[in-house]
Amino acid sequence: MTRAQLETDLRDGLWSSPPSLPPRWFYDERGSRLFDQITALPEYYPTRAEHEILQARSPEIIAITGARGVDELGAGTSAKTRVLLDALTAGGRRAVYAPLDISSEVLLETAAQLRSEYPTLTVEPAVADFLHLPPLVGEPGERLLLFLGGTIGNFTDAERDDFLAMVSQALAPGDHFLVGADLVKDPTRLTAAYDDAAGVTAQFDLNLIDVINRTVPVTGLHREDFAHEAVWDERASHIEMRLRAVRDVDADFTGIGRRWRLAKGEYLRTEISRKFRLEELHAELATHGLAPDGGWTDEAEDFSLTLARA
Ligand code: AVJ
Repeated sequence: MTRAQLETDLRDGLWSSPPSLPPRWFYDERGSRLFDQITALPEYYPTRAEHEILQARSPEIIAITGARGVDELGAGTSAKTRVLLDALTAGGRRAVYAPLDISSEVLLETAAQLRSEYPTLTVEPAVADFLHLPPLVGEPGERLLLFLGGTIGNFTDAERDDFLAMVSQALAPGDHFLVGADLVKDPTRLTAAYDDAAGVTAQFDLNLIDVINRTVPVTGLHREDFAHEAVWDERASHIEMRLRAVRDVDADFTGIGRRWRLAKGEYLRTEISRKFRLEELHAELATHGLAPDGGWTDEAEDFSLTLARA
């Protein structure tokens, strides 16, 4: 992720109302480590819930899809994907797995590990963001595209629509798309999941200020000037993470020649995390020619996996 890309996002986001930045800038090395810590927090249920579903359903998912080529968007360390890779390669079956991520370091490490763990798996890592899919691995009709973890919730409605159009374009008839989505639930649990007692999510959110300072030339932007917040927006059906200014901020972005002011009490929106009702999500998928072909939740019905056929 380069200075020029961040400067574009800063230019597009900081002077809009409310000021906001896309969540991809969270995930430098420290941010990725903090996110891994988040997934183990008592309040953060999505990762455990999704793992529970994958544990129970992976053989079924592989059977329904007949997949031999699997692409995973935002694969990270592929931790949760291993259950699925077990089912994919069961009985010494040959298959291809392409983890896609924006962070090439993590990708290459993961790929090396997977190759030694799964001798019948061909691993083809590729650097890709959510807006550009490389050609998918496998033969048409035998391909499975994974988008796990609930990251589809980070898109605005318009972005999600564009994203699903791209997915639908990339898939041939008989290919499948498996998407993890977090579900609407008690707001108290939702806000706790994004503002944990140990303060790990606050560190994750504030790390964004460090990433900006390291990536672009700027003066007057200090992490001590911000406080993390998580707010549930019922109407939008999303959690918003915000960095609220605890004193006046006056930052000079010398690289783009602009000054950014945020008065004490105003905030920067750093992430939205949409929580779905399954009917809505299925309807959206259908709009893009992706017909739900299987759907599961964990026992507590906190999180969902939907398998859609192109
Ligand atoms: C990785 C996008 C699924 O939205 O729940 C976790 C990111 N942000 N805690 C989410 C996140 C704060 C996470 N996703």
